[in-house]
Amino acid sequence: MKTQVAIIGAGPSGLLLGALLTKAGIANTIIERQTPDYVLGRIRAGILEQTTVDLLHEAGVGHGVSNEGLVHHHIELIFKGERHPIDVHALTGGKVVTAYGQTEVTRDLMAAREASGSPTVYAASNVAVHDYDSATPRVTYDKDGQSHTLDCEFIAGCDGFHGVCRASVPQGAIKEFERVYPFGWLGVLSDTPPVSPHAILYANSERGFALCSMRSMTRSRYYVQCPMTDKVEDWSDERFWNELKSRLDTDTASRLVTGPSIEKSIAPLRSFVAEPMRFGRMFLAGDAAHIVPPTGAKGLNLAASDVKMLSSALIEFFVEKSQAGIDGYSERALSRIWKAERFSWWLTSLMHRFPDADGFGQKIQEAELEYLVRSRAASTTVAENYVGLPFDFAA
Ligand code: RFL
Ligand code: PHB
Repeated sequence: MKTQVAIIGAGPSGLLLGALLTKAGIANTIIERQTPDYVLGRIRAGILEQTTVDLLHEAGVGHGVSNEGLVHHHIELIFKGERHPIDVHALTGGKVVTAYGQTEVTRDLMAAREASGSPTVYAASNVAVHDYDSATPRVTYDKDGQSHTLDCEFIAGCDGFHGVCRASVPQGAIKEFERVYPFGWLGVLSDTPPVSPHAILYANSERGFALCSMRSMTRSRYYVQCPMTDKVEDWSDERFWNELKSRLDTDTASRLVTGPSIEKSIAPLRSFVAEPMRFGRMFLAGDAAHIVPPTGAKGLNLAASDVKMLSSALIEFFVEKSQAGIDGYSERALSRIWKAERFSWWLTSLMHRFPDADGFGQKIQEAELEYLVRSRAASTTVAENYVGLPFDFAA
């Protein structure tokens, strides 16, 4: 088998890259370890920057987000028992974010790919990448008891944090930067109306962080900070709702509609960046190269901005016969990534209870939160990062 670009991973990065390349007439095959149902069953991100929404339209899959996405003009911070809106729309000259789940983005991209006829191999095992330092890279994998080889011109490593592409790079050729946080997020999805349908709520409370988000007007997504030693089985629905209410202001807590959870999981919080993002004819994009803690809602959006840069670079290579895009990809992508890493790390530090925090640390958090909501300059830095820094902000 032969293709121009072999894409490893059918998460949002791989599917979106595939859609943009297919549209530009560049042959591509996606190789995915899991089944389609497994990929769609993962409940993850929910907030899209405008650049991500624009990219979905550019890829021809914008109908879902246009019809079902919920546009948000502001976010709210809760601390010391009170809600404080930050009007991101006004502070950024009219920019917004859209609530539309990663599950829905993936579903739309999968349907478009099937209609386009570009090949996707699901449930592939023993996926391995070879010879990406040469002009003739290869991907090998097993499927239904048979071994297969895919010859290609480029490999796109869109295979997430635990993928095979980054892991195949010799240690001396890659540098990794990491911070692991001493807590996780317990997330619950429920078919209940969101307590705050027009804004995501971020709460700093004595009992720890909490977040109120949504997937639609009838489906909510909530999170509470929890120790990483906790197990999902420790958390009955009742315990979760009580804990969430105890971290919100009394008005919001009294309006919260509870119901049975339809998904419940604990996610670790990590900051991670691998440099560079290009190794000969293999590129990394999305979670394969970097992880942010979800506090700033940047993970999926960063994956999309990598894909925008990588697809342009590959189109430039195949259509305009220019190397410039692929040569500049890693530096350009990393410049934007580090700014989102900074914002996610900072918001995580500001909003969570750290096990080793003392009274001083807590007072500093409160002082910073008060400053944030009272100073237009400080609110503006939150707003412009939350909606996503412009692409030309990067180097
Ligand atoms: P993904 O979505 O992890 O997709 C990678 C795909 O590659 C496949 N794969 C392989 N395929 C072939 N061979 C191999 N050897 C392979 N190894 C892996 C995997 O099965 C998978 O299908 O990465 P991608 O596409 O870069 O997309 C990135 C986003 O998924 C990610 O940034 C966000 O979901 C991060 N994230 C969140 N971001 C937010 O903005 N808000 C959130 O609330 C939020 N919650 C989360 C999250 C990430 C989580 N993970 C990764 C554990 C919650 C969780 C639990
Ligand atoms: C979500 O809806 O899952 C979500 C929203 C905002 C965040 C993180 C997660 O910052």
